[in-house]
Amino acid sequence: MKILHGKLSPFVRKAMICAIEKGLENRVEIEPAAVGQGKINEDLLKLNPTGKIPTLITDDGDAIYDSLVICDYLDSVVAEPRFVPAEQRERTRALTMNAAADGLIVAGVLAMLEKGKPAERQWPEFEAAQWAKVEHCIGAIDKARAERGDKFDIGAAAALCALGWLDARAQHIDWRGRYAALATWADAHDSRDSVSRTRPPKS
Ligand SMILES: N[C@@H](CCC(=O)N[C@@H](CS)C(=O)NCC(=O)O)C(=O)O
Repeated sequence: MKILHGKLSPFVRKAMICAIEKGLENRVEIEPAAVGQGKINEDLLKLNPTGKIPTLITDDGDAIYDSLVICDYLDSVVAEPRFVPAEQRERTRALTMNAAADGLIVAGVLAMLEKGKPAERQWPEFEAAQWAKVEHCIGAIDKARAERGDKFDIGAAAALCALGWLDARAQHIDWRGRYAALATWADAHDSRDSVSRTRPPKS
């Protein structure tokens, strides 16, 4: 298998945490792929119409995309430990936590892009609405963390990737100051092999 990769991408990080947790890391070749807002990567677009990473090329040559789909696929390559829970109730909870984490990143990226525009083109209400979503997603992640305890699966991994993204890219949010139990939870996972080895480089 081969993964189209970027060291700064929290979605790639989630897929790599899954590969490491499942002992599949050595079977996944890493191929850096150039992506960025306003850039077109024609080679990537031929494999993934969304032009995003992570994209996984399976040993059969199929291209699969979206970090959730990749994690689900890796669960089919090696059954245990399951990363996307099989039991319906836990599965729904884990996937909802994953959705809140992914939603946090999407809203945060939109807010940062808006903020980065020249002043005359900025739409302050749009930016504020995105930060409001970020706030609600942090709250939802904290609630899921409290309800789900120590389970480590796609929900927890996605949450750690999203919070790591905030730490790296949006320090002004200061979620640690307002969600102490969530910060303790995140820090407790920091030394976990899959989490520490996928930490993004300081940019
Ligand atoms: N829903 C996708 C999101 C992936 C995504 O947004 N990746 C970003 C990098 S963090 C990307 O490739 N952006 C390039 C672009 O949008 O053109 C997933 O979970 O894999």
